[in-house]
Amino acid sequence: MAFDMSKFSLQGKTALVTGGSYGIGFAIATGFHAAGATIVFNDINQELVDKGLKAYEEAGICAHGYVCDVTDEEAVQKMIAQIEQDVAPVDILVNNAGIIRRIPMTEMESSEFRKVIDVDLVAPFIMAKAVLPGMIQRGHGKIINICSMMSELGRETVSAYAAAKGGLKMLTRNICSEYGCYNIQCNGLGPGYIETPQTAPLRERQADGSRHPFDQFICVKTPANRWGKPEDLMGPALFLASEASDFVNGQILYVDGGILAYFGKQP
Ligand code: NAP
Ligand code: GCO
Repeated sequence: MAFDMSKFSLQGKTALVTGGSYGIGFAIATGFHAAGATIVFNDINQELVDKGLKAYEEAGICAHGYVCDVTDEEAVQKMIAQIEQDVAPVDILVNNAGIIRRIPMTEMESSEFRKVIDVDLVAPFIMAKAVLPGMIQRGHGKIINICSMMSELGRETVSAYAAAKGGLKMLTRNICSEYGCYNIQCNGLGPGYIETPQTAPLRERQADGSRHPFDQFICVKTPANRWGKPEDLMGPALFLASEASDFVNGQILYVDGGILAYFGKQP
C-alpha cells in the first residue's frame, strides 16, 4: 500500500501554542505553519504578545496573539471562546508555556514550589479542559504537552520542575486514556537540553571567558555532543500534530540527542 504524504499536512487546522512568543513554542508554531496550519499563540503580557507577533510577521507568518495567563481558568475559557469567534476552533493544542525555578529544595518556599506546579502542570490541565469539549464534539483533536527530561530524571535544585513535568507525563497518559475514544490524541514532547532563554544561565560564559561547567557537562552527556536547538523540535512536533500519528497516543517522544539513552563515558 502507498503512504499518503498529505497525512503530514496541517492544512485547514488551527493550532494554539501557549507561551509561543519565542523559544521552543515559536519554533514548533513555525513548523506547523510550514505544514499549512493557522497559528494562534498566547503569552502572559501584551509586551510578549507584541514581541511574538513581530517575530511571526518577520517569519512571514500572520499569527493571532492573545494575552492570557494560562493558570487563570476563567481567562483561559474566555480566550478559547474568543479564538473560536475570531479565528476558528482549536484543532491542535500545544501546552508549551512553562517556568523553572532552580532552588535547592531545602531553601525553596512552598509558594515557589506551588507556582511552578501551577504553570507547568495545573495550567496544561486547565488548557486541555478548555479545548476537549470542542474536540469531542468535532470528533478529532491533538494535544501535545511539552514535557522534559525531568519527566524521567531528577537533578539538584529542580524539585518543583521535575515534579511538575513528571506529573505532566502522567496527565498526558490520562488524557489519552479518558479521551482516546473520541479520536483525540494526547502525546508529550520531551526536549533534552535546548538553547533557549530558559537554559541561558546554564550556558553563560564564566568570568574568565571559559564555558559554563554545566554547558560542558551536557555536551559530554549527550551522544550528539551538542545542545539542542528549538528547530530540532519542529519535525517531531509536526508528526504528533498530524494525522500521521493518529494511532500514537499517550506517548512521550523524547527529542534529546540521545542523552536519556546514554549511561555516560568513564571519566
Ligand atoms: P521559556 O522561557 O521557558 O518559554 C516559556 C514561555 O511561556 C515564555 O514565553 C513565558 O513567558 C511563557 N509563560 C510562562 N508562564 C506563563 C503563564 N503563566 N501564562 C502564559 N505564558 C507563560 O523557554 P523554552 O525553553 O522555550 O520553554 C518552553 C517549554 O519547553 C517549557 O514548558 C519548558 O519547561 C520546556 N522545556 C524546555 C527545555 C529547554 O532546554 N529549554 C527542555 C525541556 C522542556 P515569560 O517569558 O514571561 O516567562
Ligand atoms: C535544568 C534545565 C532542564 C531543561 C529541560 C531538560 O535546569 O536542568 O532547565 O530542566 O530545561 O527541562 O529536559
